[in-house]
This record gives sequence, C-alpha cells and structure tokens, in this order.
Amino acid sequence: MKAGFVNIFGKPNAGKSTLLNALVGEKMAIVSSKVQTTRHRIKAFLTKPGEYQVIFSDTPGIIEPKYKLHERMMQSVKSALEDADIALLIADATKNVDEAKEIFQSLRLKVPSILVLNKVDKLKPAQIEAAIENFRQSSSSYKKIIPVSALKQDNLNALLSAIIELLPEGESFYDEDELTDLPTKFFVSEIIREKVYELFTEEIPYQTAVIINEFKEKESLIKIQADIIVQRESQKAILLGEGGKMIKKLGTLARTEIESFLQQKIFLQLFIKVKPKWRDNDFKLREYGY
Ligand code: GDP
Ligand code: K
Ligand code: MG
Repeated sequence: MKAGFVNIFGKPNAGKSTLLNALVGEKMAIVSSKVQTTRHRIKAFLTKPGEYQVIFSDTPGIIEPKYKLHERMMQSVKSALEDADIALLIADATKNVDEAKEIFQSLRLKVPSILVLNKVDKLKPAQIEAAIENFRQSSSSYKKIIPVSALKQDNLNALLSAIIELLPEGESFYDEDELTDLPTKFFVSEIIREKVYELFTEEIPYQTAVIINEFKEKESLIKIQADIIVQRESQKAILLGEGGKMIKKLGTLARTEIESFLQQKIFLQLFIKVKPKWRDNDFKLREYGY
C-alpha cells in the first residue's frame, strides 16, 4: 500500500481547485474565474483499497498578503508546504510562466515535485512542447513535467500514475469511504460563497464571508441558515438587489447545488450582515473560520 500527502501549489487562477476536483472525481473545492476564490486548505482523498490513498490538498493561490485574511490564506499554503510528500506545482500554460517559475523556486521544496502544465486545451501541440521545454531548462528538480487540461480532464491518468509512483509506502490515514476531513457545513458555506463569486463583480466577492448558523435535520429536509458577511452597507444593497432580486437568485443557485451535494432537500435561509473591516480583525477572522 502507498499513502501520502499530495499538495497543490500555484499562482491564483492556475486551476488548482479544478485539478483537485478532477483528480478526486467530486466537486470538493469551489472554482471561479476570479482570483483568490480559495481561502482555505481543502483536503480530499482518493483511495484504491489495498493499493493507494492519496490525500490531496488544494491551497489558496500564492500572493503577497495585503490584509490579515491574506496572511491567513498564506499560512494555509505554508502548512501544506510542511506536510507534503509530493508537491504538484501547477502553472497556467497559456500565460507567461516566468513568475510561476520564480515562485516554484522560492518554495525551496524538500520533497519531490511534479510540474503540471495546465490549460493545454487552449494550446497547439507545438506550444505545449515549447512550454515543457521552457520548464525543463529552468530547473532539473521536477520529477516529471506533465501537460494536462484539468477542465477537460485530459491526461489526468498520466498525472495520477506519476503521483502514485512517487507516493511513499505506508498504510492509509483515513477509512476507504471517507472523502475529506472537513465538516459538511464547511462545504455548504463554500458553495454559497462560490455563488457570490459567480454573481457579483468588482470588490464584492473579496469582501464577503459566509457563516452557517444553523444546520438542522428536520424530517425529510435540512434547514440551513447562513449569514453572508460584507464590509459596507453599500455592498449589502448590491447583494440584496432591487426588491431582493439578487439575494433570491443567489439563494436559488446555492440551494440547487447544496441539494445535489448533500443528496437531500434543504430549506435555505440567507441573511446579509455588515461587519466593517472583518478581513483585518483577528477575532472576526477566527469566528468566520479563517
Ligand atoms: P485556482 O484559483 O488555481 O484554484 O483556479 P480555478 O480552479 O478556480 O480555475 C480558475 C479558472 O481557470 C476557472 O475559470 C476555470 O474554469 C479555469 N480553468 C481551470 N483549469 C482549466 C483548464 O484546464 N483549461 C481551461 N481552458 N480553463 C481552466
Ligand atoms: K479562481
Ligand atoms: Mg482555487
């Protein structure tokens, strides 16, 4: 049996969360076209009984912290750097990769790494070859350089084989039917937060947190009450929309996805609360799970 921690690192929007979901075959991490969507380290397990257990971790994109929430996000990257058995370093192959290369070097990894060149569905074969060559020349420390499309689920088998080859021998850490060690409530709050990223532009998503106050099974359905926290009254007005139009839309999108995640009907109640400067408040950050 092989078992170990395989942690995903990269710049914002490289496709880390999409890759995690594709590798484990379940949507565990929220995805959006906006940077800084992922704020926590998210673990998801892939187990083949008797053969392997991979404990994948998705992490926030590596950035220079600008406020305390960012610092917390980078602490979760750091914790993932500390316990990794294998690092998956993911770069968006459609972009200039100079900065990604620099970041990967600066991590000073002590564990084997695989360079994952993502989004190759947008590239021609010659461009993919050039990108591989570019990384090959910059460093000899990558055990493998593997082009993939996380979105189209291309070449993920090759990636998984490379991971399993490098995985240490050992017994599994978790039961074979477990998918994660995070509580259900966490995923529910993340789904709501994802809908905020989907429906709103500008600064709104970055100033929003979601907390679940009530999660109660009642006969055939689950009652969920969540607060959406924003920093300013003006943001609350935008989230509500004219006559509550936007919050209703958000509620419908979130409810549909939470129901499919839980495989159960829910009753979802959303309140919007204004908490000025929560992103820089230690107490609030802790309260909101950061
Ligand atoms: P993260 O910030 O690194 O976690 O990136 P996400 O997984 O949230 O993805 C960022 C954006 O890139 C989303 O719009 C994804 O749909 C998109 N994306 C991720 N992987 C691919 C891919 O393989 N090909 C293409 N074309 N887009 C992708
Ligand atoms: K993103
Ligand atoms: Mg992400």
